[in-house]
Amino acid sequence: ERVSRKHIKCRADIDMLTVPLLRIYESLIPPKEEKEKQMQLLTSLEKLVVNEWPHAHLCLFGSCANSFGVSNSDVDVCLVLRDADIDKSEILLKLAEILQSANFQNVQALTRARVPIIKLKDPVTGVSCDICINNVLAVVNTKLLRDYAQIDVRLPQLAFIVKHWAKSRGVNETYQGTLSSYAYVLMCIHFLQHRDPPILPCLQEAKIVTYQQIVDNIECAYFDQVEKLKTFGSDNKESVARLVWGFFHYWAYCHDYANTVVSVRTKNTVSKRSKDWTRRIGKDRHLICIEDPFETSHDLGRVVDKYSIKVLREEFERAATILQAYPNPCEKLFEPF
Ligand code: 3AT
Ligand code: MG
Repeated sequence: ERVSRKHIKCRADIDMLTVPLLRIYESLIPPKEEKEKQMQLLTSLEKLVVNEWPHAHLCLFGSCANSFGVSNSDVDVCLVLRDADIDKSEILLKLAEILQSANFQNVQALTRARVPIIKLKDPVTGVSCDICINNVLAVVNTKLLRDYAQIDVRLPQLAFIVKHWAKSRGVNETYQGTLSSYAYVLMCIHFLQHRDPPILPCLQEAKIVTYQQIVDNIECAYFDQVEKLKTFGSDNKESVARLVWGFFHYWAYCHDYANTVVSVRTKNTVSKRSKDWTRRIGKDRHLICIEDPFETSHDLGRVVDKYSIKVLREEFERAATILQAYPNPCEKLFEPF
């Protein structure tokens, strides 16, 4: 049945859905005051940190810095310490103590998590925040996403709509086996790189490298002068509505889950076999494969298990069907699960 739907044509009046979808996109964009509150929080955190560790600094990463942040998102902060062999738990516990004395609320040090963090809430701005240590790769992948977002506005439009859908439908919960926001944005970039004509280039395959850093022994290099690529996607005239439909249709009926890996790093199709992601290794089942652009041994789909893959695929099909067949699909598409 899945194969037979692969060649379904998009409804003739699809472009009519662009106006209501863009209205939703615009309603999700954070107001200017929110950025100001985030910077205010960052400044007060930085003062406390530098007081204790004079050579440290703080970086924003994640959706408050990658331009895929909707209104009221948590702020992700990375504490960068020069010293490479530090005990992260010890530092986090010390920092938690400092933050508590400075009257931050709900301060929690999660030292046993895969990425150890402190969670807190700022009583002054009301902003919630996660702080991690020396997660420089996340700072670099944040920049890559932000750079892609500058090239064609249809990327942030599509990604905001997909993230909003995923949150509404309960499929943006990595601890329940569904995908992270970061994974959804990579899926959107990959989808737009493969339109015909393409809407996005592949920045890591450009002939000229203008940004280069070695982080945790991984070479991160790509073309980051994206202001020169503003017209890259202009030969493609597809509307946002057509792309939203196409995205869900692709993940519902066209993606080859058994054999292929989504990789924004390269324009070529990457096979699961070439990465040895064809079978379960430990907890990693590789049922949907999304390669991290820099940490290429990392499959962002590894959280997905045999139950949640079914939930995900049914949700992709539901979204595709609603967009295809409903007279007013927008409300239904984002209906809470
Ligand atoms: P939200 O708006 O918070 O949902 P986000 O982009 O901030 O979206 P997360 O809070 O899940 O997403 O993650 C924060 C950042 O951490 C995003 C990305 O730079 C990095 N990150 C998240 N998951 C991974 C991962 N599995 N591998 C590498 N980097 C990751
Ligand atoms: Mg976040």
